[in-house]
Order: sequence, then C-alpha cells, then structure tokens
Amino acid sequence: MIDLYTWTTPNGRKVSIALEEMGLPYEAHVIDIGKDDQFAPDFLAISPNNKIPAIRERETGFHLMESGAILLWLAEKTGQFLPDAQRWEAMEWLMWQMAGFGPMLGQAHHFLKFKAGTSDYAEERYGTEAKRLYGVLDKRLEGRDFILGEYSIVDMATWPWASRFEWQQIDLEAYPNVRDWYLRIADRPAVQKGYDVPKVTTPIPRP
Ligand SMILES: N[C@@H](CCC(=O)N[C@@H](CS)C(=O)NCC(=O)O)C(=O)O
Repeated sequence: MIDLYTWTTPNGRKVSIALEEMGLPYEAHVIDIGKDDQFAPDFLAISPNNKIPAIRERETGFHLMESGAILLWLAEKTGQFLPDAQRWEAMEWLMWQMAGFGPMLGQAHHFLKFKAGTSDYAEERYGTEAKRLYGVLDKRLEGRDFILGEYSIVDMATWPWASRFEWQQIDLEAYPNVRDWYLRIADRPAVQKGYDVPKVTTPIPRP
C-alpha cells in the first residue's frame, strides 16, 4: 500500500495518474498547499523541500519526494511504462519535462493568469517560452502517438502540465500533434481517475 501526499496540481496528478495506470493500491492524503499543509513537520519528514507530491510505502517505510523520481521508482517497481530499450530516451524527455515543461509553465501561470498585468517583461518571457516548449513537444510527437512512441511515464509527467493549456494562453490547435496526443491521453480511464485525486475540481479541459 502506498500513501500518496498530494494536491490538485500538475505535479500531484502525475503520480495519481501513474498509480491508477499501474493498478497499485494507494491512499491519497490531502496536502492543501493553499493552507500551508506542506510545512507541517510530519510532511517535511518525507518531503524536506516542502512540496507535493511525496509517497511512502506503508510496509517498508520507504519514502520519496520529487515527481520524476517517484515515477521512475514506480515504473521500476512494477516493470511498467519504462521501456528497457528506450531507458535513456525516457530519462532525456523526463528531465526535459522536469526542468522545462513544468517549471517554465508554472511561471507562465503566475504571470499570465494569477498576476496578469504586473510585468510585461515576465508575460513576454514566459509566454514566449511556453510557446517554444509546445513547439518542441509538437515536433517530437510528429509521427509518434506518445513521447517515446509507446505510452510511458514520460507522458504521465508531461500531460498534466499540458492540461493547463488555457492558463498558459496556449491554443492547442496551433500544435496539432500535441492536441491529438493530449486528447488521446485525456480519454484514458486511468487518467480521468487520477486527475480527480485528491479531490474533484473542474473537468479535464478539452480544446
Ligand atoms: N520538482 C518538484 C516540484 C513540486 C512542486 O512544485 N510542487 C508544488 C505544487 S505543484 C508545491 O508543492 N508547492 C508548495 C510550495 O512551494 O510551498 C516535483 O516535480 O515534485
């Protein structure tokens, strides 16, 4: 049994989607980052960077923070969604997501949505960077159904960030390979279940 400490954000949804896809038993615990739950000493003991998601394996006490590390651990544990022959390609695109198609889009959320109008410079910088990243993903998906060809933890890491395309002022019609990939994944029952963890918010956005 895996305890998942999470909230209704892209980084949290990566892990609930993976747990659903892998069919692993888990219990989700709410860490409401709007209420500073992430600073509680019990949570900091497993997530010293005070960020969700984090997991703990109940039987062994083994715990992990950082969504990319968690996805890799789950994939290795179950032998699913991390093709041996493409291990380093998976690392390459997972690191791309963790370092770019996540942190940069997070900045876009702040300056294009939450604090729109406060900094022309930041809006231009992160708006342009968001479009550049979607362009990179669109090119990668040319001739592929998923980022590695077959569905993998790399898609599970990347898709939840794309599900905020409206916040990022991204028109998915301008990135047709991304749009088709996005909808292909949105139609998966495990993704729909994982999206609603730890609680139901809005329906999955569709272009
Ligand atoms: N690199 C981390 C980032 C996690 C992250 O940024 N989590 C956010 C929510 S999506 C958070 O917990 N923020 C709370 C805070 O910064 O205090 C990961 O991928 O797990």
